[in-house]
Amino acid sequence: MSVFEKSFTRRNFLKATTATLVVAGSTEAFSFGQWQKKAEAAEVKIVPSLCGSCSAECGMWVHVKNGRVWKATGQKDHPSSRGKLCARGHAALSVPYHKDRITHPMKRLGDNNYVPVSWEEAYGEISAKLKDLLAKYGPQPMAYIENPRPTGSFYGRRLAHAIGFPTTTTHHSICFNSRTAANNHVIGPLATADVSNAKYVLFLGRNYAEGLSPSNTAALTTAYEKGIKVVIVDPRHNAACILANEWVPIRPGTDLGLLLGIANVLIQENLYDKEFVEQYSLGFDDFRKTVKQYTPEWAQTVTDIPAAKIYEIARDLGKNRPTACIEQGYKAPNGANYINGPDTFRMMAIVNGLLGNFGKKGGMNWPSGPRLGSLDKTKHPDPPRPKVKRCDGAGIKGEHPLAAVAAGSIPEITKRAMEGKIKFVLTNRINPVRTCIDPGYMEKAFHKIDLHVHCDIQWSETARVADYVLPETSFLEREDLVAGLSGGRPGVTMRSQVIDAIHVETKAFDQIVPELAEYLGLGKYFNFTREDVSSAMLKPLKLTLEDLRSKGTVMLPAPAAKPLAFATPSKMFQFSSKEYAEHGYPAVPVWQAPLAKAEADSFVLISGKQAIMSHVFSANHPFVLQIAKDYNLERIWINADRAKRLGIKDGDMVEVTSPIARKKVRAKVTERIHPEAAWLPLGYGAYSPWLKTAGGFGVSPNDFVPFQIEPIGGACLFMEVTVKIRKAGE
Ligand SMILES: Nc1nc2c(c(=O)[nH]1)N[C@H]1C(S)=C(S)[C@@H](COP(=O)(O)OP(=O)(O)OC[C@H]3O[C@@H](n4cnc5c(=O)[nH]c(N)nc54)[C@H](O)[C@@H]3O)O[C@H]1N2
Ligand SMILES: Nc1nc2c(c(=O)[nH]1)N[C@H]1C(S)=C(S)[C@@H](COP(=O)(O)OP(=O)(O)OC[C@H]3O[C@@H](n4cnc5c(=O)[nH]c(N)nc54)[C@H](O)[C@@H]3O)O[C@H]1N2
Ligand code: SF4
Ligand SMILES: [Mo]
Repeated sequence: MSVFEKSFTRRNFLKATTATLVVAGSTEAFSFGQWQKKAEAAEVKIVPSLCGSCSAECGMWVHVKNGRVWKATGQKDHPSSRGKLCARGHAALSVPYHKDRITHPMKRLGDNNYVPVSWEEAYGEISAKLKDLLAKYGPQPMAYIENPRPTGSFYGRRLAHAIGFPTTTTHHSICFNSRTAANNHVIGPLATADVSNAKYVLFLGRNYAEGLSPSNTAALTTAYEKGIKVVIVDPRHNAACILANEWVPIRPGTDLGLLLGIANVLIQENLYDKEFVEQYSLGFDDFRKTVKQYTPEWAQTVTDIPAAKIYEIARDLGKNRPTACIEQGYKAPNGANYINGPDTFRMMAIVNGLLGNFGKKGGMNWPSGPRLGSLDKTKHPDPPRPKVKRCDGAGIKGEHPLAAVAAGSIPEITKRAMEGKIKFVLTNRINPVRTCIDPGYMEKAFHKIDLHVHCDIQWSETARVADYVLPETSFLEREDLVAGLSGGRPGVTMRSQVIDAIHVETKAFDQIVPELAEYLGLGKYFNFTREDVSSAMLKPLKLTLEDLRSKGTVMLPAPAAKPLAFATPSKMFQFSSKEYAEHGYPAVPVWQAPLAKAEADSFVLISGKQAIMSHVFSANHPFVLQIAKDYNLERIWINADRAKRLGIKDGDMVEVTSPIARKKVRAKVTERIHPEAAWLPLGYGAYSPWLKTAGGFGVSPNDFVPFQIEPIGGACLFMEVTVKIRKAGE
């Protein structure tokens, strides 16, 4: 038994004994029936909060009875929930009470061996080590890595700058970084598809029924009910296909070919918006010349989609413009999956441009956010802007010059850690060891960081490799900073504290950071409270913190329509990019094949979301995990014909082998997947020994993918791997 387990067993025992004594010592003795009646009749307190299970952060009303979270309902005004919560949101209500919570600051002694320490010890030791590292190496080789939420980003980035390093990164680099790197050079900030007002929508690797928020699913349902034509291109018949007119299977990683073929038809057949091209764009002639070679007949050879279908899609888009659009999605196939992700996205934006749908109802629109205030800088000066270079190469010439600087690159930090070049990392609310590719590589690299501090609520795989683990209060046990809401209408919302902290030694991040800063001699940058920041944010909106504490979400009037403008380097819509050319990439998008190619005996391994799981976080939540177990949701999808040839039947245990792993999992044999692809859900395969609920169920796609980085966006290449599958021996 490790020191960790010993100390915990003893603590839990003490806690349990105290609780028993309190009940036994109560003067109020009554029967079970009376107790039940009293419990049922207890007053219900309803508190506005935000779901903590995924980045949609839906507004929820949490019902508290007898001091315990009882249930939750979706806030109607909040644009992500629109009155509903998904299964993951309901399941996350068990988080505060979960037995796998981290309850004390922990210090690593060795593999799977941690001891609880006091906050003073943790702060004292972390700050002493950090000061040593700063004296030896300066602040350059240091990074803050987060799954960004308002409080974490505000306090984490401020701490980074106060220490003196600029590298703050987010999970966007393992989500949609390649898309951003492309976007900035075609249209500027991301625009979103107005699905429920279009006449024709093409979904490319986007799944509103599983990679979901309630509002996305509602938009697709509305489109379905209104008879809007929705075509879904995906190697897999994903769950959203039941709300679509058509599923078009595609060979993994080849959407770029499809888009080049579509653009070819739109231009050859004069179906594009000439006025838009003339008035708003540059580089069209170069693009037109380049795209001439990419006929639908050519595209068929790379995508495995019949040329006739490509003509049909292009003509349908052209005929319905500008109320036709491509819903581009997050990552598959353009964000962080395939080597050609950036140009796949440039082409999605370009086809939308050819349709002239930017700024139009039923087309692509930019969300508008609220104008929030900030702290008075004369009283609360910002830390100076760090002067050293970033340590992940984002935005740096010769490294990843076009990568989105705000998101940075977690894979690049990992690679440099492997080379012994990263000295300090603070990870918060993110589990890159499990959610990035090649966990063996990730672990080894993270162990090479001289000081790795991790903040979490449960024993994730990343917590398990950190030198110090700092336990946060869960989302229902704390108030967070005001959050701005962007969309058709701007708004503001806030997570209020619903219940008292269950574990007295846990602290909110906005308490942890200022306390650590004090030990580092940087307390002057945190001479305010969280309430001060929230109030300052709300001031221009003439709202108070109390308003938001009672209402949860406040929506603001839609801003007046603005003239169409593109925030690109040239301020024009860019068919061609000077910046791409300057850094050695093709100025206009050209075909680039994916790295992974299925052969007669192999499959490209693709992956994605399931409706009841948030990444790898919710697999540890008992209600949804039980559903996954009951319905065997951990299975690997294999095409029926290929399975037959391999002698694999539905439900068989199969062995999946990639260049880095060999693992067993059950097979789902189905017509619903392209023969060259195999699909695994992200979510299972937890292997931290202290994620006791999720542990031992399923495998993760990331176990099979060797560590590789997409050069333009600095993203992981999640789907550039082939695997062999055979029936497992008994
Ligand atoms: N239930 C649930 N919802 C979530 C999340 C979650 O974890 N769980 N996470 C949230 C987050 S962070 C995100 S980014 C979104 C993601 O939302 P989505 O991007 O919609 O979801 P994914 O499942 O990652 O990918 C969508 C589809 O891409 C397909 N795909 C794979 N390769 C290709 C390809 O080469 N071409 C095409 N056309 N398709 C391909 C996959 O089969 C999959 O069905 O979901 C958000 N909502
Ligand atoms: N193969 C494959 N890999 C993928 C994907 C895929 O489709 N396929 N999807 C990718 C995508 S789109 C994304 S966005 C990333 C997501 O990658 P991550 O952001 O790493 O995923 P999560 O599971 O959301 O991790 C959240 C972490 O925060 C912790 N946490 C939860 N609540 C709190 C809290 O209140 N405070 C603190 N401090 N910690 C908390 C959880 O315990 C968990 O460790 O994964 C990517 N990885
Ligand atoms: S989509 Fe579901 S998990 Fe995500 S915030 Fe909303 S309710 Fe929570
Ligand atoms: Mo994501």
